[in-house]
Amino acid sequence: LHDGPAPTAADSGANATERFKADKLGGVANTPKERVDLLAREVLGAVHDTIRRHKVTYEEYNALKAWLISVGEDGEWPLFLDVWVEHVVEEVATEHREGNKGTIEGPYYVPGAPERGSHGSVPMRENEPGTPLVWTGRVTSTDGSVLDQAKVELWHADDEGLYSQFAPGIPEWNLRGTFSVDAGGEFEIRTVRPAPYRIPTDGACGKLIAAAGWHAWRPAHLHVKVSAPGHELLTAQLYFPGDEHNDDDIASAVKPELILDPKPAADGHGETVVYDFVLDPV
Ligand code: MBD
Ligand code: FE
Repeated sequence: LHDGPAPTAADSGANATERFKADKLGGVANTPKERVDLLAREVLGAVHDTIRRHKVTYEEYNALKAWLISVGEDGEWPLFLDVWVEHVVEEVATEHREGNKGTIEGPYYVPGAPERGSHGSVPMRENEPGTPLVWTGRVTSTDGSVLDQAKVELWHADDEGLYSQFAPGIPEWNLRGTFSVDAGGEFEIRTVRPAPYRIPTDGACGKLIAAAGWHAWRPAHLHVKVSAPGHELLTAQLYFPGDEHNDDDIASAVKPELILDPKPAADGHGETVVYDFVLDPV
């Protein structure tokens, strides 16, 4: 399917950087001086401690400087931060919740995906590769009431682990859709199973991974944002049982509550899965 240009870290990074600027910067208020002072001093102090404890050399310091410069040049700050930092921000932000577990958003969400009703297919190519997946579910509040105004936004990689709008040659909204729910709070979404995602090896994040001897994989996952009036927005990812990286996701974003239990479809074609959401009132 991809006979156009090969995906590169720099293209994907530039797209993720533009996406971040367009969607998130408007909502960033000035952080109070006391808070900046506290946090910046503490982070820098941790860096200083590491340098002293391990007697970091000028060679290592300059290697770090060169690497940090390349993170920006490759547009990989969104990728770096979402892979190695966001999971703790998410943990702190959602620890009060009684409803569904969430996890990190990652760098590849795009708002405004095509609306597909409560029972429909995500936009996909003719002969989209991958195992067909029919996912049914229901959205309720923590008190058990049905949330019939809920929306489920779904986005995920294709069968080659590539995301539309971040890798070249894929239709704009491929495998990205916005679903509503019916009067019973229920939805049915048709898509295909995504492939595991590998961090680009040709950019700064890939160089860190190689230099440290880590692996570059995230397990296969479906991204969702589930919203309803008067409720906290749930950002989550759903995983597949048996994926070899469920236990060592490079982005540390897997939680046991987020692993699906798909079954072979009754018609012998693909899989079906049931997964419901419970949202916390604001
Ligand atoms: C992804 O697809 C992703 O979900 C995260 C969190 C980081 C990098 C790529
Ligand atoms: Fe992802």
